[in-house]
Amino acid sequence: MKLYHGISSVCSIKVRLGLAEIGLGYDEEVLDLPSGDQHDPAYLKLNPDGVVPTLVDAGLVVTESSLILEYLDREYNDSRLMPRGRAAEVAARHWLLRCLAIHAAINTLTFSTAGRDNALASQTAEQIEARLAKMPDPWMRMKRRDLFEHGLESGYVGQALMHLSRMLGDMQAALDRGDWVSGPDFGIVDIALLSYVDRLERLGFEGLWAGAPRVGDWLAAMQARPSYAAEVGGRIEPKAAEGMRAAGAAHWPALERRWRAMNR
Ligand SMILES: N[C@@H](CCC(=O)N[C@@H](CS)C(=O)NCC(=O)O)C(=O)O
Repeated sequence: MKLYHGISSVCSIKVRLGLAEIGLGYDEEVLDLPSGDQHDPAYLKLNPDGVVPTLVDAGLVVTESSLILEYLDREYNDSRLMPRGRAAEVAARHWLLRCLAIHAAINTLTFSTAGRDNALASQTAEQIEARLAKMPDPWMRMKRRDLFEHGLESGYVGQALMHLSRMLGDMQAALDRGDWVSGPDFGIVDIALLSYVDRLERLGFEGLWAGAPRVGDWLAAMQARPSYAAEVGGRIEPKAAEGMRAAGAAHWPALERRWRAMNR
């Protein structure tokens, strides 16, 4: 099987982590997202939204990171990552569906802070516009333009914080009941959520879970797993990681003010 992915893309990390947890080897094609590899016409034939990841397995093209995780677990792992029991399975699938909104929130916080700073520092307004024009999805294009124009003042940021507040609260509640968000056993929901929470930490936004301490414990447990070292820590260049943290952390005071106002 072949995975088309980006090294530090949260959706790609989610799938790489799943592959490592199941113990599956894979061929890869690494796309450089800031350079726009995802808009290459050949890639758009596989993934018309121009996003990563895409898995091609014996001729079958699978997109959407949560769907890819479920596919891998079902096809190659006897669904061992899916919690057992009617209620637990419904809850797990609900988390997988929520990942669409959670990813949108993470994308908002990334591109209203570090991603925006990076684009404004390295590209002219014309270059930024030319890249935006290549985004196939008009909604994603409109949102990205708004984030670049308004940064943390964008209306999308309020929506993102609302989703993250609910996510962190629900994670804390699940972790109060057991060691993993998936339930008593490690599972697909833990894999699905790791990259999003990890990205917030990589941006220096760990203050977001100051009121949900079980989330911090869970993140540390996830980061201690060999899959994390193999597919996340060991693959992201330390210089890129430092750059993201410094760029994000500079926005934390402003973000924290909005967060506190919302959670008062
Ligand atoms: N819901 C999709 C989201 C895919 C997505 O937006 N991926 C991002 C990276 S995490 C991407 O490829 N962005 C490209 C771009 O912004 O141009 C999934 O979970 O697979």
